[in-house]
Amino acid sequence: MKTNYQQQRVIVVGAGLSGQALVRFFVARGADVVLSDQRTLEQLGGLPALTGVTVHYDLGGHDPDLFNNADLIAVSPGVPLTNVALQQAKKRGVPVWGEVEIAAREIIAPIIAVTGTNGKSTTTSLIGEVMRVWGKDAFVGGNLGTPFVDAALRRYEVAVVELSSFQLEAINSFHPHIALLLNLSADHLDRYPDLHSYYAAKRNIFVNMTATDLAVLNADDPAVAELCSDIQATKVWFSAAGKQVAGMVRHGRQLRWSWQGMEQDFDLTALRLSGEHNIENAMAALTAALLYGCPGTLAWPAICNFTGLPHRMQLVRTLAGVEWYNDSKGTNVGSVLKSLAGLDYPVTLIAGGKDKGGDYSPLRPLLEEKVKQLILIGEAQQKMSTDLAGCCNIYHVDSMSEAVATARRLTTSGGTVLLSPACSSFDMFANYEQRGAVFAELVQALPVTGVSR
Ligand code: UMA
Ligand code: ADP
Repeated sequence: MKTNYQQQRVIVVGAGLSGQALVRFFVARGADVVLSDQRTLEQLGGLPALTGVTVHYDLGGHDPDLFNNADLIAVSPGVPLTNVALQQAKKRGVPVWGEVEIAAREIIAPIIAVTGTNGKSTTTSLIGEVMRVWGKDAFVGGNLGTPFVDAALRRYEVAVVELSSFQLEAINSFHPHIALLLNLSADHLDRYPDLHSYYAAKRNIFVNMTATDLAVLNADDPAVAELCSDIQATKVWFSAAGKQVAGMVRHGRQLRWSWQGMEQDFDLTALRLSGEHNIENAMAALTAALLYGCPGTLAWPAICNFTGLPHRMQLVRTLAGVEWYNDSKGTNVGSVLKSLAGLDYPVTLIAGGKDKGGDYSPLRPLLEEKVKQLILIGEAQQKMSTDLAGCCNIYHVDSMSEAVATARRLTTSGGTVLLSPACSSFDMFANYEQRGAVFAELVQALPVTGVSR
């Protein structure tokens, strides 16, 4: 049943994409809405574009009086639940719900939800592609970019949603029909006290699922199996390493689907996405599509024809025998490892940005094998150079333009330049998209002259 927000005093916390979507949603439902952000009007660069919407503002901090007297507080994913104003209001009995919880209370379409440390956006987009080709009216969004609460604005046949650990923290009734957990590795340790707490937030995706729901799980990741050992949903596995599990198993260039007496083979050579990790993403997406009832003859070509999202191992340019890749979405150690694994020595790696509290030393073996020079940008430079000392030549620069110029000078024909930061972008850029766009623009602007071709 839909929640009645008529004349309720709702505080929306965070004036970013999610906050703006929440404001639109609550105002449409007749609530009295205050949009609160810790940033000042100046820091926000003006009021958000909420044309035709009546909303009050609480900027430059979170007013405890407002919070304590609200009927409901709706939080954006980037707002930690440890925030003092939130904690105090909660103690006084004010409900604090995340954006996903608010969306979940409204959406009646079946939900396919994707989480994991890496590969979420690609897998969500692949499932979205299947739905599009199949002719389903599907919402495709979440952490991917379009806030999930937008799915509540009208009826969809199915909702395919990417969920981050942040989004999974403040839920209580969210209940997907199919949930995917792709992999687990260290990330976001600036928000969580330890790895266990980060994994526990991910596990929330399964918390309301029952045996009639389906959990699509990576059989090759021991942390996934351990985290999911006692979930209620029926487990369907995928194994790119060829483990004999019920579900989707890779045998060389072939995928074999065996589930509840059904068997079907799929030819991997047709897949246009490159990289071993994308085989895992394709397997997970195909598993979800088949479980949802899509015929394999339709789902697999839809997956194979997808050419990838921007800022993920995107070839920007080949210049003087050097390939330049934009992997700005490589925002943690696990993703950089996957991106580097697909490249040959000598790589010039541009990395760094806002540190998320993790350890960079798991990069050492692959850096030693593949990387000739590491160019560091952003706040994390010192920590990275300490963790990675001696792996390869390390250079420190102050800007992306200096990083690109240095990479150009150091990389000779046959080499590869890779931007894969292992950090978030917020120290120097608005988001990873802007960081990737700036890099690509600088690379495109490099002159051809003076270089032997
Ligand atoms: N803010 C406060 N108080 C606080 C903390 C933050 O007011 O205590 C304010 C900030 O000043 C800022 C606003 O909150 O104005 C930002 O909110 P937000 O960080 O939730 O950003 P949104 O624009 O709403 O974007 C969010 C997701 N961002 C994060 O989770 C950090 C986007 O994921 C997502 O695409 C979008 O919702 C729509 O669903 C981005 C992301 O980086 C891509 N996600 C992380 C990741 O993928 O690693 C989890
Ligand atoms: P997410 O949405 O989880 O950040 P993306 O699909 O946007 O994941 O991919 C981001 C980066 O993560 C890619 O550029 C790649 O380096 C890495 N990656 C993608 N899929 C996987 C996977 N299945 N396992 C590990 N790393 C992956």
